[in-house]
Amino acid sequence: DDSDAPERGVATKVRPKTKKPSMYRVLLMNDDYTPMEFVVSILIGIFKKTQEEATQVMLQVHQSGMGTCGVYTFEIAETKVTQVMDAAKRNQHPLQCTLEKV
Ligand code: NFA
Repeated sequence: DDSDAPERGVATKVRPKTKKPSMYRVLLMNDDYTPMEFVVSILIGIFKKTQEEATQVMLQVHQSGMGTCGVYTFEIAETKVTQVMDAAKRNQHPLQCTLEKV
């Protein structure tokens, strides 16, 4: 049969119409009560930082008032914010975490 014959007269050109996803910064806010070790544990457990990176970010937040935990697509950023807020609430710490479009 001709099932593997080349098709004729139906030439099409596909233009890859893709968009890069918007990126979102996840921010951690300083407060006077959340223990430094808790913040470091959050940065290691949720944001996959090393002990050294986590300590640097925590100190940046502590000294300047806020700091970036990472930049992610919306769904991932939102999930991480929820995970931080849940962990803070469970442990009765006032730690705040938000997201902003880059
Ligand atoms: N400022 C907090 C303290 O001195 C530590 C902290 C760092 C809290 C980063 C929140 C974010 N215990």
